[in-house]
Amino acid sequence: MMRRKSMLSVLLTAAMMCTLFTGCGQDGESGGGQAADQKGSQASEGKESPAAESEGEQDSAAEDGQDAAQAGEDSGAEGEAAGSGAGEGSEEFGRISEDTITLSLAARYVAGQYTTDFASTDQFKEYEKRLGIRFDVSAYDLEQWPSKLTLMMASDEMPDLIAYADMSSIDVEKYGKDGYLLDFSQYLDIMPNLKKRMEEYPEYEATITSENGSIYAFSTLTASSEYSMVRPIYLSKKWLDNLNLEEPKTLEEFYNVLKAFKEQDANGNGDPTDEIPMGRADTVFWPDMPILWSFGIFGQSEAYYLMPQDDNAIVLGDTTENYKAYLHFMRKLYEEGLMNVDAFVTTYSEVDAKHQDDKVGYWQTWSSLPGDVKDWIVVNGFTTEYNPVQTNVIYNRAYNKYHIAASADTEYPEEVARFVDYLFTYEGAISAISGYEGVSFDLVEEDGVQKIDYEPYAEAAGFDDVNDFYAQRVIAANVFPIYQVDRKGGLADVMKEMTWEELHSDAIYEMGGTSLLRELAIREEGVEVIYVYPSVKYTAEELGERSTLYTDVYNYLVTAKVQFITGETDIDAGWDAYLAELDKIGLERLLEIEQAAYDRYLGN
Ligand SMILES: [Ca+2]
Repeated sequence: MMRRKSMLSVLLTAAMMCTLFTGCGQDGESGGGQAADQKGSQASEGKESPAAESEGEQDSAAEDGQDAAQAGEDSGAEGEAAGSGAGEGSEEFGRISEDTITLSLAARYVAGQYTTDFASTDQFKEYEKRLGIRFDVSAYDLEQWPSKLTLMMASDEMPDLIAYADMSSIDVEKYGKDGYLLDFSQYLDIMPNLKKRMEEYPEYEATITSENGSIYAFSTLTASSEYSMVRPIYLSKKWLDNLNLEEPKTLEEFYNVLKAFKEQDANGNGDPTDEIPMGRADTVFWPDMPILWSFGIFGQSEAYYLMPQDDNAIVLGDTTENYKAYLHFMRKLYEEGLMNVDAFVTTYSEVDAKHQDDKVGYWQTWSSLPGDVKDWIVVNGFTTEYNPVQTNVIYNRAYNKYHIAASADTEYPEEVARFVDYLFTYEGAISAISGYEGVSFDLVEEDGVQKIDYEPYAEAAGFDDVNDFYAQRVIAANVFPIYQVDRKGGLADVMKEMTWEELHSDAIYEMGGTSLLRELAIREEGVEVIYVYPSVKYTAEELGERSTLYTDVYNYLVTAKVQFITGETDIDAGWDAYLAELDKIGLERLLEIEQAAYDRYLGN
């Protein structure tokens, strides 16, 4: 039976799991996603990661786009973008260069409402004024970026700095060891803020440090609340209320809820047949996750669940009896029409459109929730005999997508190192999400919360729309938010001090939106929070060998899962053949590699 590994399954107290509301978009993996619905967030990216490398390194362009668009909607105007004020200022930080120097910068951007003229933003102007750093920028959209990145390396024409670079740990190791990337570990003595963060968050040090001790690139560090990293899965409270049903806590209750959704007129439009109880789409596996966690498998990807046991031995969750029971449950939902019949072939947009139309009861969306926020709840895993605790699986504070790196050939290694260090100050962190107080915004207090007000500055700059002002003039979206913090006095900060009961106020619903729903879910009594599998590092040899093995195993796992759930393969009759096939394509060797990397990670 699977046992939770104590080190990874940290049970956080309610007080610790606060929130983030402040926009720090979490973008975990993609600068654009996580915080999609957070107010003021930068486009978050998300640690989403379906397919790609082990815990979620993927982050498709499409998803990025969605996230970005969403984030944009609530960006500046709502003013919850992290903002600053106090804190370690550049006065204490000091100028990086007495005479202003120019660094070349190549960055990825999400096409859409944000400006690509980074130099015209308050953020970049202030960097020049305060730090003495000017950037000569080349910006590439999501589609151009991967080939551009490869080309920069291949032609040995890397700029001083790259940002929002979306590199996997495998890219970083490869480019780093091939000598293209600056090794920041040589400059730690002039990076006191980074050092402080690594002491506070040892998992961050472990994540950015290569197995040879180098630091070639920086991933996003979330020092703000935990729960915001969770991708929220929504269940319609309105439908529950319409049918006089309680919020489900056990998996059996959840099943009964879906069944009632299907059989009755849950949305109340007079037609008892137009409800889709559970929505799912091809590769949009998120609605599966709370169900998976209910069986004690703690992943955040479509397949390939690495699970350290109490003795640190790695087991692949997808080969366990728990997983088999999970497949049976999913099969039952599919067979009984409790999820859409095209769950494995339709697109996110199709299902989301139905959700917007109040036809889907359980779904993960990036769009605004239909109806009122109070019509929805965010679910945790449900309890079963396999996992008697309601569990929610969250990302580590250290994400496994790497966004900032520098050229090994830069003329200004120390200045580059100091600039990166600035981003790990409070002021630097806020600058990348919200700009600077007194330059782009004022802080105003409302209901005990310090909110960001861009309005006077937008007006002065001739913008009618505050969102446009934020996107065009305040910040270069996603480029430098590598350290994400709760803004002091902001909503997330204030909510940390509130009890679960106090959170249920109209004012907080109004300000918190879907972020509040996550907070309420995760802070509920008895809910346990578990971190996803960490971003481990592989040696060059392991990398070479792992690449094909991983792809083969991953693809087979996904294919087999769909076949089991849709009934193309019988779960019990096909199970042994499934395990045998995994053996045949090299699972054992793959797990040896994972074990070695994990053991090194623990040793860090
Ligand atoms: Ca109906």
